[in-house]
Parts: sequence; C-alpha cells; structure tokens
Amino acid sequence: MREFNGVAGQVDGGRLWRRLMQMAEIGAIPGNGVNRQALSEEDIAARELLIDWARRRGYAVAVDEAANLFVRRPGSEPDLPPVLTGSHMDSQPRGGRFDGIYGVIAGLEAIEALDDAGTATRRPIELVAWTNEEGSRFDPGCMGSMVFSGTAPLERFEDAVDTDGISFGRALSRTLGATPDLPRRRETIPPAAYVEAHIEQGPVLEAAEVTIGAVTGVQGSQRFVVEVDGATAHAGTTPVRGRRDALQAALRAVARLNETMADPNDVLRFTVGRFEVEPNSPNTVPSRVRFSIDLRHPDGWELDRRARRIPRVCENAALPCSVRISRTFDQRPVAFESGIVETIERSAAAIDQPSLRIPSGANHDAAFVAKVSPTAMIFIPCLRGVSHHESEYASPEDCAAGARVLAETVRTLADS
Ligand code: HGY
Ligand code: MN
Ligand code: MN
Repeated sequence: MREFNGVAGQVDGGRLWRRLMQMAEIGAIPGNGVNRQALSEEDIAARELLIDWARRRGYAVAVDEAANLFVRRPGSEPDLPPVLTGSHMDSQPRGGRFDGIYGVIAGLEAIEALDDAGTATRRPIELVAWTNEEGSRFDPGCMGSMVFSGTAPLERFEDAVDTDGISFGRALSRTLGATPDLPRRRETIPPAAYVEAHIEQGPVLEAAEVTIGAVTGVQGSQRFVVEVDGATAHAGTTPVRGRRDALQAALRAVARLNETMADPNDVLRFTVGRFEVEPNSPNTVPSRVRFSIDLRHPDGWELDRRARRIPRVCENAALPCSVRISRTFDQRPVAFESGIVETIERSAAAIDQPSLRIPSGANHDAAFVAKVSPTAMIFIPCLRGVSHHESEYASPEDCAAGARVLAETVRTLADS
C-alpha cells in the first residue's frame, strides 16, 4: 500500500468506506441500492448520523432555512470567508450508494484528516449537505443550493408536492423540527471557494483508466412538466373517433418530440422520465396525462433553441386535447473557475495521482454555488459509468484517492 505524507497521509480510507456503507443502510433497497429521498424519514436519519459524526469531532453544526446542513472546522482567522466542500445526501428512488453522499463523507474525511495531521488553516472549512439535489420527490432539484446561491427564494418551492400530496414546505418543517437544537443560520456566508467531490456518473474516467477528474464545468439543463388534458369516457361504449384521449395525445407528443430532439452527434440529452395517467383505469379513456421532460446540452444557445420548440410541437401533436407546459428548472451551462480546477490538478500531482480534465454531463449543486463562489469539482470513476441505479459502484481505493485530493485541495484553498 502506497504511503502518503501530510494531510493526504491522514485520510483514512477504511473510515471513509465504513461510513459510506453505514449510510447505505439508511434507505437500503435490494440490489445494493438506496431510496433516501429528500426530506424523507431516511434523509432525516442520514442527517442525524452526519451530525453525530461531526459532533464527535467537536465540529459546530448549523442549518439554514432550506435545511442545508453546515459542519464547521475553525480556522486561525475565523472571520475569513470559509472554504466550502460537500454535496447532497438525498437519492433517487432507486439510487446508488455513492451519488451525492460520497462528496459529503469525503468532505468530512478531508477535514478530519486535517485534524489528524494537526494542520491548522487560516480559513475555516465548512462541510455542507445540500437539500433536495435530486428533485425526484420534489421537483425541481437543487432547491437547497438554489436558495443558498440566491437563484430562487425558498418560498418558490414550498408548494411543490410529492406523489402523496405532501408539500415541500411541510416536509421541510418536519426535517427542521427533527433537529431543533441546531443553530439556525440566518444569512448566507459566501464561501471563498467551493469544491465538491462526486462520482462521475459516466464512463470517461473508467475508460481512460484515470482515477481523478478535474471537472471543468456542467452542461446546461432544463426541466418541464407537460400536462395533456382530454376527457374520460367509457372504453367499451365510446367510439374512438369522438374521443379526447389524453394518453394517445401524449404519446403523439412524445413521438414528435423525439423527432424534434434528434441529434446526429448525440450531444443533446432528451429524457421523458415520468409519465402519469389519470384516472389510470384500464377501462376508462384517460382524461389527463402529465409527463416530465429533462433536456440538456453544453451549449446554452442550442439548449434554448431546442427548448423553444417544445410548446408548439406538443400543442400540434396533442390535438384535439389541450396542453399546458411549465418549465420547472433552468440551469445554464457553467464553466468552473480555472484557478480551482488547476488547484485540484496540482493537488492530484502532489500525491502522484494522474488527473484528467472532464466536463460534467450530470447536474450538481456546484452549478449553482458557482454563482457566488469560485467553484470546481473532483470526480472519481464509477463502475461502467452507471448511476441513478442500485448497482452504482465506486471502489474503496478510488473513494480514498478522491478524498486525498480533496483534502489537499481544501487545505491549499483554506491557506490562500
Ligand atoms: O440529474 C442529475 O444530473 C443529477 O444526478 N441529479
Ligand atoms: Mn449527485
Ligand atoms: Mn443524482
């Protein structure tokens, strides 16, 4: 086993892995997956476990109005803006054991390694766990980091409801109420820098056989909800000709959207991930269909050009049914701060760890934090690039390597 000195040498890969596996028990589902959706009882349990780990090391823990959780390691100059690291703890309904949570636990490992190395830093270092990055229970995602970065007020999200009709505002109150002793952070402290460690969720690093990705930015993404309104009717007595069948109309709209979003270069990402039918009865003509659109492209102009075509395509295809379309999410393409990317590359080189510059196809809270702070990300490979699936996997060695580079990076930034 290769020896490391300094902060990297204090990163305890075994502790990191044990914590990842302990967190994976919260919301565990068959196939080594997790279902730990935002502000659920499982998310609350994960928060309580993180708070317990942090308090055992004497770190101060606080929470803001959006339930973003902050763990603070003091600096020798406490009034300086902190260096921030972290990610999210919420998962997809059939998520993996690494998406998001790896960056939170790697961030905790990095600050503990600094302590274990007896290394003081000028700046405080804060670990953050963002609320609702995934947006699968409450649409859209990145609510916590959007509030933190001033992208949207919390009020905009409070009425979002999950499939059980529970509002985000109600679930947020439940979550904040579960940790009543946490000091409430009233104003945002703009960080001096933000570095997020995350699995790549794609195949590039694995194919290149490189463990560390120095992430250069995040492609743009927009989300829409399309509502198709028709009329219920008896499946046996109603002639097909006279129907306003919302399901058939929605299928025509999706088929036409597939044509509209075709890209011979396979750069554009168009996904319909959710499809809800009302009244969802086999012998009743559907009266309403709601379906989601997730649209992504690294070029903001092209993304907008394609997005602008959605309403007309849906309206024409759905006739004689009517269509209502709302855009629930608009995240512009982001280029990360080159100085932070270079710091990540230098940190990797300092521990003889090859790195590769890579753009992110997946969206991350870092895309919003970049609005208020110099920001970049560190990727580690995941098996076959698979994510948002129970079989998502990153090796203990790669998890530890990412945490070592993160520890070196936040140390450097916290002394800048
Ligand atoms: O959707 C995304 O790109 C992220 O993994 N939530
Ligand atoms: Mn994620
Ligand atoms: Mn995700």
